[in-house]
Amino acid sequence: MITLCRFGPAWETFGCISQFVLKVETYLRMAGIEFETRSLGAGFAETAPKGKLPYIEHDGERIADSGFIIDYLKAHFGDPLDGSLSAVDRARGHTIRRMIEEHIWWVMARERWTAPEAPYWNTPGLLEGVDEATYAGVREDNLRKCLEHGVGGFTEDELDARGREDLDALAALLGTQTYLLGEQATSVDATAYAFLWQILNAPYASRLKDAASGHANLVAYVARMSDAYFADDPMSMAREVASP
Ligand SMILES: N[C@@H](CCC(=O)N[C@@H](CS)C(=O)NCC(=O)O)C(=O)O
Repeated sequence: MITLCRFGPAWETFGCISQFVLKVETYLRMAGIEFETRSLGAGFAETAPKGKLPYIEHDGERIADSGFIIDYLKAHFGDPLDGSLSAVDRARGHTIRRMIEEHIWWVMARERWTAPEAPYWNTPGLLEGVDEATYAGVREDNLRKCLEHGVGGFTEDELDARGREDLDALAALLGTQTYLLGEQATSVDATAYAFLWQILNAPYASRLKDAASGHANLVAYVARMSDAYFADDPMSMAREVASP
């Protein structure tokens, strides 16, 4: 059995606040691999091999980083989603994935840490055991990371423009197709779905959400993926197991 280690449920409808956790969960569901979830909350760094979530446990091993996790799952359970992709489609998927994970993620991070609603702090239970001073330190550290990346220095309009460019590109690439690479779902859809779902369901004012909501095909794509893969136990509450 695969155990997917996550932060845990939050914001009423989120199984986890992490886009990368939702990516792996989506992949597991798409590939039909049985899994359970374990919510680690704010203490995740004690066991996370790379200091971040997600990681999985399988056969006594811990594998961290969503990309390495999917490589591991493909090696152990086969590659039903990407196995027959052409080299060009593989490259297209890779490029889309990198744009989402290495750019849209930062736009989201900046929005989440600067949103007036302070969604991480003002959600009961999410940061259990974390005091206000510790939260302020973590926030400051994340704002510094945003500055080092570059998004931290953008004006709100510049941030909005950067996010819109990516979403416009995604919407154009999807077009009228069912999935990002055509009529078959592939692993890049796990990334795209995870990020778009979280953008569209953001429980804080978000210009990225406004931009995504303006693309009817992206909204329909997320709804289609939700129906196909998340109709059962959408927050994976029935799959949750306690820490050993
Ligand atoms: N490249 C990693 C990124 C994972 C990542 O950034 N996780 C974030 C949550 S979305 C995290 O654990 N942040 C906690 C921290 O940096 O302290 C992956 O693909 O899994």
